[in-house]
Amino acid sequence: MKPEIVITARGHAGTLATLQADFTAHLLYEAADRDAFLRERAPRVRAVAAFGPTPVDGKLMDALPKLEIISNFGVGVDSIDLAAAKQRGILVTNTPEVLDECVADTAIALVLNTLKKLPQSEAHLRSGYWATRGPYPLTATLGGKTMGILGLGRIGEAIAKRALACGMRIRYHNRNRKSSPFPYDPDPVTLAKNSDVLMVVTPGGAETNRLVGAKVLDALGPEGYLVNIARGSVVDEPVLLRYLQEKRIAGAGLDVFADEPNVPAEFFALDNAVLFPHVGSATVETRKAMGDLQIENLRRHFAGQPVLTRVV
Ligand code: 8YV
Repeated sequence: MKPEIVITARGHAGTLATLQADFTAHLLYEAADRDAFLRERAPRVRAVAAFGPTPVDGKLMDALPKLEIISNFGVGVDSIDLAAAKQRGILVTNTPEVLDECVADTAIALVLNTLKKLPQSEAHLRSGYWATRGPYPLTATLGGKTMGILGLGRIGEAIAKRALACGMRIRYHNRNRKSSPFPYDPDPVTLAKNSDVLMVVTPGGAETNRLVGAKVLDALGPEGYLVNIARGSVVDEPVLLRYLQEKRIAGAGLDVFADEPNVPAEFFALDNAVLFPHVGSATVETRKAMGDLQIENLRRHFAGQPVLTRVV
């Protein structure tokens, strides 16, 4: 008998196919009546395979009394109520490390695109303006600028490596100071004050909700750039929009938004922002590695072996 699992959202296609082959999978996202769907299957479901921002909360856990493990596709587990899982003795796993270099590539691409305005200059060419209006205006260089990393974990370290190769200086702030060669700032405002580019790489969730608001953006100032590859919730989005419109910061590079996939249309009109549709880890290779790890955690759990990447 294959173990029965619930899949929360339509995630990575290859991973979904393997999950459906290896387990008896119930697709919650296809249920017309979610409560009835859960009631019918609840007594047999032992695992949840979680994808994307779809919440896995205490209510869902209570609806599945035999639930033993929640295996997340992604390193960020802000959509899962970890305290509720812990309280109920439910294991939670994620997919760290396999995506670090890929997300760091996207992050440094976002820095390059934001400072050098490469998408805007390409649009200038495609519009025919190069010939009619002349060259695209001069932009900004990375070398010699300071990147302040808010959240220096494994992904932050991989971004630092790339930024150093571009001639940038690095400083950071974490809740707890690390043993790191990079200078430490005691709070996000001081980090922003000391940085030309503020790189947001913190986890999402309640503890970092709107950590980057008016005070941090004021400290970053009209010459400073914000880059966010973490979670939209970490930044006060309406305040950021206003600061970009009023040129109170120089620009922003955003891979994440508060209510994905809905991005406020006012962002589209900005010339000083580069916007990516949450593609940090979105390559064929990385998504396969993430799915393999998500599935391996489930396999190990059901084989009575320790999971590889436990969160709680
Ligand atoms: C994915 C991510 O976009 O790992 C994370 O935390 O945000 C990304 O890698 C996401 O998990 C896909 O569902």
